[in-house]
Amino acid sequence: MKNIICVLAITACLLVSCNPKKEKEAVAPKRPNIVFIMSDDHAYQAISAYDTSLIETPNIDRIAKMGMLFTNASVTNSICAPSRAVILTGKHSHINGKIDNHFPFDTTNVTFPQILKKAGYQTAMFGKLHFGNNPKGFDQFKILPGQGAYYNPDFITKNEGKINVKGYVTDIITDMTLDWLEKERNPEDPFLLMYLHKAPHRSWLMAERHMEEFTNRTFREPATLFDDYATRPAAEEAEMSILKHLSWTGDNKIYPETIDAMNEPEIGIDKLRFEHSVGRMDSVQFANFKSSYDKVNADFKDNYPSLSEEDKMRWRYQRYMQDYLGTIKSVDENVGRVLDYLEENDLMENTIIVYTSDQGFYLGEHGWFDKRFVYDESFKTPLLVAWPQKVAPGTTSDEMVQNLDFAQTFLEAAGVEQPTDMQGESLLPILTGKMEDWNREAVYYHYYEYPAEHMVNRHYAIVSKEYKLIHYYFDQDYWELIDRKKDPKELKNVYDDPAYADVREKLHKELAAMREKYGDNDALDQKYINTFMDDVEKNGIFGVNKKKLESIIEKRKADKE
Ligand code: SGN
Ligand code: CA
Repeated sequence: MKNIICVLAITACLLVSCNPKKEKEAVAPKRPNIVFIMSDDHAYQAISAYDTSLIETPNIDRIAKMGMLFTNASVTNSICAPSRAVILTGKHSHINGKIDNHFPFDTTNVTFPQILKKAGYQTAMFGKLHFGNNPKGFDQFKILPGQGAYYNPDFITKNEGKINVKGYVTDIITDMTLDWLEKERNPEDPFLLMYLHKAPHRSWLMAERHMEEFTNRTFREPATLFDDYATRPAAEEAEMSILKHLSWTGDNKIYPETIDAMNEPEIGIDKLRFEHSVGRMDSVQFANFKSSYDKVNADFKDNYPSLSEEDKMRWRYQRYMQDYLGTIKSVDENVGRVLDYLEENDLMENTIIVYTSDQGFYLGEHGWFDKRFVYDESFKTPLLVAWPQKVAPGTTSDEMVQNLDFAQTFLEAAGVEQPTDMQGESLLPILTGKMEDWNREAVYYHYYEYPAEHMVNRHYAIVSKEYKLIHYYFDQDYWELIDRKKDPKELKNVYDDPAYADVREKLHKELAAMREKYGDNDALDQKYINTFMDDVEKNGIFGVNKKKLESIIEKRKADKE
């Protein structure tokens, strides 16, 4: 009897009081890890959990199967560095100051990783940041300088300075991520891991192993490939047409010597673009590239010049899709590697896994590539969130959530207080099915970078599930109203249609209230125009039609006088 009591006592002691770690867990549940996966320019049309018509992404889809797929997630400003600044600060661009890709991020902003680190999280970032400076609040980082390169990329690292790594960027960023998880992470504490791909950003250079498959594929065309932009003058002015604005060498991978040999004055050679991307390959990589792209070049030389205008557009669309989607194939494979690691190491259950993009992208809709507009394909962004312990598997939400909401979501999940000046909302009520705590009817959007590459006018908008009311204010000045239910392809501006007079009035009021709520206004818009234009007038700007720029500068001068 004595012996039995003794054994029981020892067992109880082992189970509870003699195991301080267990005791701690019994008191406070373990804080979740956060794996934030973001790619650059990944359109939701190119994720099979959303749309199976272009590509299969079985690994990214695993996140939706384990958790929640958001069908109405959007960004507040559809461009790279500003989106990242919104994500990190939980504040709109006009408040955090990173309104465009032009000026560096103001590092006096407080970011959620800094707060999590203070609260005891381990923090690491690998891949693309694009801030013009290094991230604060990270125990470890290895980031690409600026846009970074697809082949044999350089990295800026926290501990080793600048390094060069041989290989393909998507594989390398994943290797670094897995290395950190395996060798640097302290398994006792929760972690925040930001795993940020460069792909599928322009100029869409895929891994060698996918070139043969993707250069032989043909993809479906979008319904609006031949949009005429009637009723939308800002869309008409934009320079992001697949037919007119892609680069032959950099984007379409036509060799400078192919173009030389053709002697077609309309087909320009841009040797620098070719050198900057393909030119970084070593001889083996280049031989592999050529073995797939020689046939593309032969087809171009033999057939392209005699095609009709429409078929030229079609040809370039196929070329664009082959390369763009090819880069996504390796993103998907590599996301699979990270998910496998989490599974194999018992890290899945209490880890919040997010897959998103810094914004959406046009895959031929409106005849475009690139982003920037508040029209759906670039305003919306993919968002898949898994957290097996809390989020029911295979669920979908059509709530209007934004990249503005991530910071507060993560802070709440970590049990850390949310700074009162953050402007988003935690998504936990949606993720955990407590919809009585969620109440948002519409979101605010504001894009700034103009005049700049692709020439998308500055605009702000209110977006509800039914409508978009958009104000283009520099240098064009007019309003657009889109009826999202009746016109989901967003081809018709009904702002002046008398049938919409009531809707228009209501939305104007709501937009004014929203600008007030978020602290945005005409004076701020003007301030941002002035800082930008003063700099452009002094230092010039890349990728802008000189004549157009001069006319904007002249007009601005005249307006001032
Ligand atoms: C580069 C691209 C543009 C792209 C911007 C911003 N041109 O300048 O097409 O819009 O980046 O992209 S390229 O010929 O240099 O590739 S962002 O995702 O970083 O905002
Ligand atoms: Ca981007």
